[in-house]
Amino acid sequence: MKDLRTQVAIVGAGPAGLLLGHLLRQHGVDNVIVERRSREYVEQRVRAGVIEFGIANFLEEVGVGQRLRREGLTHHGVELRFDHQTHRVALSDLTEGKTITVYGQQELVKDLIALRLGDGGEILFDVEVSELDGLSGPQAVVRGKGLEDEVRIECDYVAGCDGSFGVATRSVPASALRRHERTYPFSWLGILAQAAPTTEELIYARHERGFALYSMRSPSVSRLYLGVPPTDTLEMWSDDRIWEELNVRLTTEESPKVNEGPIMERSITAMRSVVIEPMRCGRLLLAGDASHIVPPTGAKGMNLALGDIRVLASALVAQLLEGDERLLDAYSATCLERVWRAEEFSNYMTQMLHPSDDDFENGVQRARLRQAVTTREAATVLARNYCDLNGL
Ligand code: RFL
Ligand code: PHB
Repeated sequence: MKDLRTQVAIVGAGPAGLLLGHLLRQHGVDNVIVERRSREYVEQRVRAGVIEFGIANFLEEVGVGQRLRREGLTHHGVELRFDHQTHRVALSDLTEGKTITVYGQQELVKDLIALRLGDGGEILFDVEVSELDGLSGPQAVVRGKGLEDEVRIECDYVAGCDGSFGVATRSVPASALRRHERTYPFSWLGILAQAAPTTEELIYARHERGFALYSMRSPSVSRLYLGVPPTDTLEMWSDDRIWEELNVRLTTEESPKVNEGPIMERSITAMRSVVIEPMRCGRLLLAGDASHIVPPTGAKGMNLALGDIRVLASALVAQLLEGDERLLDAYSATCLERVWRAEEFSNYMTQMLHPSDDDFENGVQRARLRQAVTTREAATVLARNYCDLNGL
C-alpha cells in the first residue's frame, strides 16, 4: 500500500490535470497526479488540434508555450464550404488581429509531462482511482489501484480532471448534481494521415452527403473528419471508401483533390453536449470533460478544459496559501458562464454544418451559413467565438 498526503490530488493526466499540476507547482502548492493509463498511451492519444488565441498566450505566459510557438501552425482564417462554394471567414480581420494555433493535443500533453518530470515532479501512471471519500468532511481521501500497489492519498482538495463518465462525478450523490444533455444523430470518423495538407486553412464543409472537416498537424500530416451515422463502425470504412468520401465532400471546381497517404490513426466519436453542475461539491472540484462535453465542431473542448484550470489554479492558490476561499466559492459560477457560451457556440456550429433528414432544417442551416459569410455582424460573432471564446 502506497500511503500519501498532499494538498491537491489530481485525478487524470489529460490537458486539464497536467496544466493544473504545473500551475500549482509553480506556486508551491503540493499536488499528486494519478492517471489510469500509461505515459505512452496518453502521449499517443490523438484528439483536439485547435488552440484559442488567449489560451495559447496563457500557455506561453506560464512556461508551456515554447514548442507550441515553434511548431504550432498560426492561422488567420477558416473556410466554410457549402452549396459547392468556398467562403473564407477572415478571423484576424474580424477580431483585431487574433489568430488560432493548430497544435495537437497530444503534443501539449507531451510538453506538460516532460516539464513536470524534468524538474523532479512525479505522475502516478497506471493507477486507476476507484473511490473518492470524505468530500464533505475535514479531509478527502482518494483510493486507487496500481499495477503492484494499492494507493491511498489524503488531501485537502480533489481535482476531478478524469474526463467524461469518470470516477469523480460518480462519487457524488446523483441528487447533488444536475446533468443537462443533448445527443446528435451523427458521429465523426476521424483520421490522421501521412499526407501533406492541400489546404493552408481549416475547411468546414456542409455537403448534401454529410459534414467533412479538413485539418492538419504539420506540413506533412493531415487530420480529416467525416460526419457518419451514429451506428457506423470502423469496419464499414475501408481506406478507399474514406478517401473517396472525403474527396466528394471536400472538393469543388476550384479546389484540388485531397492529398492521400497512409492512415496512421482512426476513430469514431459520438457527438454530445453535456453540462454537469455545479462544478464544486465540497472538497471536489470538477474541471474539463469531467464536467462538460461539447461536440467537436467548434473546437472548444480542450480550450474549455484549460480555461477551467486557469480559474481553478488561482482559486486553489488563494485558498491554500492565503486562506481566502472567495475564488473557490465562485469557481463553479465563474466557469459555467463561459461553459454555456461554448455549449451554445458548439451547438450552433454543429447544427449548421451537418445536413439533416428534415428539409425545413436544411433550409435554416443554409440560411445561417449564408448569413455567416455575407453579414459582417454574423461573421464577427463567429470569428470572436472561434478564436477566443475563453477570452471574451
Ligand atoms: P481527458 O483528456 O479525457 O483526460 C482525462 C484523463 O483522466 C484519465 N482517467 C483516470 N485516471 C485515473 N483514474 C481514473 N478513474 C480515471 N478516469 C479517467 C484518463 O485516462 C485521461 O487521461 O480530459 P480533459 O483533461 O478534461 O481534456 C479534455 C479534452 O481532452 C477534450 O475536451 C478535447 O479532446 C475535445 N476535442 C477538441 N477540443 C478542442 O479544444 N479543440 C479541438 O479541435 C477538439 N477536437 C476533441 C476534438 C475531441 C475529440 N474526441 C475524440 C472526443 C476532436 C475529437 C475527435
Ligand atoms: C482537429 O484538428 O483535430 C480539429 C480541428 C477543428 C475542429 C475539431 C478538430 O473543430
